[in-house]
Amino acid sequence: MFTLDKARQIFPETRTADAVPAITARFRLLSPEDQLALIWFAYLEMGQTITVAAPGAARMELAKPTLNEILTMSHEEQTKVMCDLAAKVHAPISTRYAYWSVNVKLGFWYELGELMRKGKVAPIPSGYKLSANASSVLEAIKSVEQGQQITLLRNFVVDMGFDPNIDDYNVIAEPIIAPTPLEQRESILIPGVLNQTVLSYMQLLNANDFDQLIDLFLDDAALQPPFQKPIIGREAILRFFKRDCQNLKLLPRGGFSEPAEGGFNQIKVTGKVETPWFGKEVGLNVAWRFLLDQNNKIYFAAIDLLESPEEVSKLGDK
Ligand code: 45D
Repeated sequence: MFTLDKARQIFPETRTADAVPAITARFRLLSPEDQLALIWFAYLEMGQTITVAAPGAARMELAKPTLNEILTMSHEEQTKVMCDLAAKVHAPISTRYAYWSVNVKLGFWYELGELMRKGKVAPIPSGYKLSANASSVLEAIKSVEQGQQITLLRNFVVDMGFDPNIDDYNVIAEPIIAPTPLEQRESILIPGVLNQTVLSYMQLLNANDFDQLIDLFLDDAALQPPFQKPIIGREAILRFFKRDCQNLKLLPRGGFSEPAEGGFNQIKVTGKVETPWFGKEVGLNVAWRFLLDQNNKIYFAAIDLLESPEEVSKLGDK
């Protein structure tokens, strides 16, 4: 029978974007000042080709009091707040920050970036010179494809703040929007995949219909997002969907299915995912690896960021 560890190893030929964890590890070794400046330069560079969609009001509501507090500070104090976040030191704003969901954190930094541009929040000094290591990490970021670049930035932002092992229940997130009405949902066709559970998964996630989506999973199922440990159990998975997965657009391109032991089935799908932050401007190349039981319920699903767009079309020869 399948254990979680064994399930994680299905479709071992899947080539994931190893550059992301490799660059993240090098980034973590940099000083907080270098980290902030590097992100600033990377963000400016990216801004030449893609634009971040301004976050909605609901999301900004949660970060607003903190942003207002930062606006009242001197430039020196503002720089300290940002360095404390990067250094994960135990300070009031660093602690508050750690309780925010990914999207609230990204919205907070989006707004700080705007304020830095306008000079209302201490900018990175124009003559700031990155250390040799930081320059080389910046070059590495520039050399990977856009989907990997935004994944890196997202990871850097998620990593910041003072994190005293926060209980998942206490995370502060924006409100949940209503699912897309049935008649407005787009149907999904995946060449090579007829399995109704997989098709429904894509459709329900695209429709933000998380309460229906979770019914496709077994009680002890696990969901593994890119570069993360699996999230285990229906309850935790549902919380994750509602908190972090609103308004994603899954665009599967193809897939195939194989019988696995014990009457299970393993199905691999590849395609693109668009995030609400960048819309159509950035399609992340991903693979979904599903393991379904005899009743077509999901026991395990992994989402991997792929090494290159070529990996999306590599299905025929497996
Ligand atoms: O430090 O099937 C400044 C799951 C200054 C669910 C700055 C999924 C310095 C199941 C520049 C201002 C979710 C797993 C900082 C599928 C400084 C499922 C600001 C996958 C920080 C498919 C920086 C979904 C800023 C996926 C503002 C793969 C940076 C989703 C902003 C991927 C960066 C989403 C942003 C990604 C990054 C989103 C907005 C990668 C967003 C990335």
